[in-house]
Amino acid sequence: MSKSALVLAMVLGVATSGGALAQQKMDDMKGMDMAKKSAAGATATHQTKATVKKVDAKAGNVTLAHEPVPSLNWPSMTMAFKVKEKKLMDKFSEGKSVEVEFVKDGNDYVVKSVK
Ligand SMILES: [Cu+2]
Repeated sequence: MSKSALVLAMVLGVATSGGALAQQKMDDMKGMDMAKKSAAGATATHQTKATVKKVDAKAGNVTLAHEPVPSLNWPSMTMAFKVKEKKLMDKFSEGKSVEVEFVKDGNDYVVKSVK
């Protein structure tokens, strides 16, 4: 083997093993993403106190000015929640103070109980 061929072989060897290492790292990261996704997919119930700002029974949602929600890292804010059950919807009226339990469902936050 000539000297230049040897050098070429070494360079190729380094490039190949480096590539394999990078691929291994990518696979590890994919694995972490999957684990994160399934943990977030678990249905957790969140609670907060809120003042009812708006009730839209037809659209099936209510706008609430809610207090901070530590389990979601939320500050206090005013936002819409979905209400799927009519008997829950009937418990909301504008200006009323409520305590709600809700879950994340896709991009929606769905009220599960009202006190
Ligand atoms: Cu909010």
